[in-house]
Amino acid sequence: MSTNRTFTMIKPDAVENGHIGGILDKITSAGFKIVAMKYTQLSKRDAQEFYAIHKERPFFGELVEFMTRGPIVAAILEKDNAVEDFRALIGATNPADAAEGTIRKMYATSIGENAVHGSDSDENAAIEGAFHFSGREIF
Ligand code: RTP
Ligand code: MG
Repeated sequence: MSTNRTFTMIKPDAVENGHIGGILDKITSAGFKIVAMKYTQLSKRDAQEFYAIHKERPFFGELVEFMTRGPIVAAILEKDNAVEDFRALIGATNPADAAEGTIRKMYATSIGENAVHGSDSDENAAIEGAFHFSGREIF
């Protein structure tokens, strides 16, 4: 994956609350092009592997439970400076700290149930995109 891409998930809370359309509108209105997308559900093993970096953190069990409790939308997004610009669009991890107009400010309910994921580096964007999509599913 080239460095002008990032990876996102619309998390189970936002799907349950009916925000898929609103979040995709924010994403495309901000200039991101969707180059891969699927509606899917993570298994426990998927979530443990995806969030392995957090496995020693106290919230890990809760995070895996949350991320597997319902379907998600996974997508690869393309834009200049994609990783950094997408992190700015989603806002701080805790919606209480997120700037006005950010996706988490608008749609997240708590630090744990915070509506969206965004890759934190070009390297992780490539790893996370490849975790969810084969080459034939990326356009
Ligand atoms: P993400 O990876 O999902 O884009 O979120 P992030 O970079 O803003 O935050 P990160 O530190 O990577 O944490 C990953 C996810 O774990 C949950 N979390 N819960 N209960 C808590 O204190 C807590 N802290 C983090 C959130 O779902 C967070 O997005
Ligand atoms: Mg993170």
